[in-house]
Amino acid sequence: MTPDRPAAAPDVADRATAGFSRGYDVQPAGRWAAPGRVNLIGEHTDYNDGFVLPFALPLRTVVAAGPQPGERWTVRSEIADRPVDFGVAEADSPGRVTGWGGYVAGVVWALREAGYAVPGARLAIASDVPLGSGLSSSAALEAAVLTALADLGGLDLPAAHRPRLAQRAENGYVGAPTGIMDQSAVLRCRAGHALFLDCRDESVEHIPFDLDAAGLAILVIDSRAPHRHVDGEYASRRAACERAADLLGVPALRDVSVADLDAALGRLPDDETRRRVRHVVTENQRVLDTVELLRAGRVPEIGPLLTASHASMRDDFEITVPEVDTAVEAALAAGALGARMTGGGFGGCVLALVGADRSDAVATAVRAAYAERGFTAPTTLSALPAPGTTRLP
Ligand code: GAF
Repeated sequence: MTPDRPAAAPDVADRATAGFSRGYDVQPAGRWAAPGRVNLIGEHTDYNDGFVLPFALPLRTVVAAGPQPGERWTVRSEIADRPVDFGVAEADSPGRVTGWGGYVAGVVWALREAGYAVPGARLAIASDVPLGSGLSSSAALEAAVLTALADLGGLDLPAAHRPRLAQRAENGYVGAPTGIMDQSAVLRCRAGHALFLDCRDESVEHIPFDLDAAGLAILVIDSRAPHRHVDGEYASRRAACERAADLLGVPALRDVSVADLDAALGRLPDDETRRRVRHVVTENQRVLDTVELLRAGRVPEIGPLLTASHASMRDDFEITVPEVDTAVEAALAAGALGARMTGGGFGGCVLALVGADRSDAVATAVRAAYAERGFTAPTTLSALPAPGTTRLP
């Protein structure tokens, strides 16, 4: 993430092109760009068939691609010295290609499994989406590769099916049990809008989110917290939610409303499960309330909902860490209208809704609070809702 200035990635597409022509001695047939994302609100609701409200960031991953004879895929990345090269045998064995190349092989696997004839290809990747910061660098890579392969092969791949295929790559090939939010965000978001997604039927509404007109900004703060046990903790939260839905006799926690919550909690066996359920049920309602306020143009009023979401993640879902709690507290103390951790948790980023003229002061206050506690200095970025995945001219 670029420290303390608005995001700009003027050269990421050029880097992908240069990586391609240097690596393969020809020009690419095209370039495809997919953004990172932040989630405005609605955390750990996606795999509970609930609601989320992400928007795309101006930070992008670009894949330059061209054809390769046969069913063979060669991938170069600016973060790796050597290319990853695989054929059908590796693509058809989930987990066989590991590391960043696994996300590419996973997309080939998911497409082949769905019956598509995936064209052999050479690819070169460049990215401004920071890795491991919870801004969906993996979904951006999956989306850019999926779109590139679909275009190169002339595959008839309806836009609405693409998020599930990209998610399948991550769940089935890489082995991460994530929900549908990140792939939907990077593939379906529109500039100037947040994406209101119903994760049960995947219907979407593009909600205007004009921060400039409201005199506001979203400050994204990378907590720099080392990710500890993230995969195991994510899987255990998901399993707890699924167990609770079983105990309550509903298909998913989405089917418990705030009005039903007290009765539902009374039927659960232990305090931890009750708190997990309370987070999901109240978080779904907070997404709906946020959408109502945005539809009414009452943008500043979403602040308290963001802060309540953070408290729920901290106290009920227990997925925050001292660095993110510190960033949220310092941002609020410096005048942010609302602040919350965004993404899966245990580190990653915090977003703060601030008056446009308070952005620098809030960033400075967070840095000071970090220095006082001896944490690694955070980086910040001012985020405006950007477009989803596109083919570049
Ligand atoms: C991660 C996952 F990939 C998403 O599916 C979602 O569950 C999120 O954590 C939490 O809201 O980003």
